[in-house]
Amino acid sequence: MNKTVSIIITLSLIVALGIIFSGGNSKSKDNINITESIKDTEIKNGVQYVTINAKDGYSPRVVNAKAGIPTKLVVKTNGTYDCSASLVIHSIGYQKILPQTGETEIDLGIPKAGVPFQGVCGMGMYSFVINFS
Ligand SMILES: [Cu+2]
Repeated sequence: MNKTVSIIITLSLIVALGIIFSGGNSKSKDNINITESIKDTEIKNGVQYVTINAKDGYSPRVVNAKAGIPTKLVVKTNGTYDCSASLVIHSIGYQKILPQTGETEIDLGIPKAGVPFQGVCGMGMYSFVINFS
């Protein structure tokens, strides 16, 4: 009987340790972000779409896109209650409070090579940049 109890305790300790280690593994999360950043631009019917997620900051923070084609920025919010929902793009005079959840399309025109677009939150603490080449 005592043996069974100690086996159960040992097993539950192993499970608990496993949960702690897998929960604290932030490195794999970074890897996922890198993979996603490859798909941040998409060309559909001659229009380039650049997607940025806004929640507790912007992700990805740097996007490399093609210059010389009509481009739209799609900003996705998903339960965004922080100030990254308050988006400012100075170079095109854009300033808007995004919906807490949704997709906002912003026309960037036809970007020129070497002229990046920078977006910042209303307080200037979060930012992202789209490079065109
Ligand atoms: Cu902010």
